[in-house]
Amino acid sequence: MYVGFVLVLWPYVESSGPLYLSDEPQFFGFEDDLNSVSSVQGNPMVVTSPSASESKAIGCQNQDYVRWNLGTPSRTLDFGFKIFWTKLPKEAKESLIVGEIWGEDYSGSWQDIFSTNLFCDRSGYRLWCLWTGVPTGHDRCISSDIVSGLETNRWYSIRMTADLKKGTYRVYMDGVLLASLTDIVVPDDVYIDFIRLGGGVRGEADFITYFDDVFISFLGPMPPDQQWSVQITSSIKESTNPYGVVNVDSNDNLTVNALQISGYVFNVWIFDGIDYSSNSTITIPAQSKGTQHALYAVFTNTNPKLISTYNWLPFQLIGLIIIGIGGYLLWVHKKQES
Ligand SMILES: [Ca+2]
Repeated sequence: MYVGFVLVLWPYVESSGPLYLSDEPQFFGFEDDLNSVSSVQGNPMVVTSPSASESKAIGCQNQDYVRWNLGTPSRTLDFGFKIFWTKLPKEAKESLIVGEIWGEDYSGSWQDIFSTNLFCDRSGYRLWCLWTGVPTGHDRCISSDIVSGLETNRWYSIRMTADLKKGTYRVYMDGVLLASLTDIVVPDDVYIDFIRLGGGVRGEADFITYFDDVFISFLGPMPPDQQWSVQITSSIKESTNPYGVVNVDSNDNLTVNALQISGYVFNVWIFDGIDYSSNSTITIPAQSKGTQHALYAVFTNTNPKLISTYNWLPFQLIGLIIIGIGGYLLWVHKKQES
């Protein structure tokens, strides 16, 4: 009977295993609750308000976090998310980690590859810094004008890029490059193994931070000197012009077209994780040289099939059959006893 019960519930508690990166960004909006993450710590809450898009987001309080484990460790990562702070560090030694990219060495020890952290120093002065602990500690702080202008109770888009081959780490907010760590010599045997959001809070016990619209992919190849690059992908392959990685001279704009595809309608462009435009033709203004960007075209199927809604049905039926057989055997057994 117990086996039957577990099988009936199984489709509801299924959570994803490791994440396999590809050039196409994978999006996680928490609409399927926490099934898209590899593991959680504490009690991250799935909430309907605030949400950055669609119906749900997650909230992490204090040491709660969500984590995605990479099925194949990577030397590059393009990681974006929307963040909503309800409280920022404001007293000496309070801190709040914004996003973290970790490796694991051969002994299972965590390697702090790249994190970005908001904190107050001993005098209560708020800083927002990038940090790597590999091979030795390096940090770079974001300009104090930006830090002092941060607001609570609104959404920001954050993007963190890591290229361990070039030793380059960057943080963007709402499409603007905030700060970089460059020319870090990363040993060849260091790889990104997992990513975390939430957690890492020190201070009072009421830091609640919400996250939504997480995207994760490989980072495209570095552009040549004096150029910027954008990796153009789409929910339907080859449906934009141009498609793939495009390098652009540092002073030049780039115009991109979403094509008309039978059975689909163009929905929106997402640039570095931000909903950019619903016009099918857009022009991206010149970006800082040496920076790598991600542009994703979302198409919607005009004739959606509802198959996925019923994916759980076979498992449910197997569970019911096993319950039925178990009940029958129990009945036969009782009948023989009596
Ligand atoms: Ca969402």
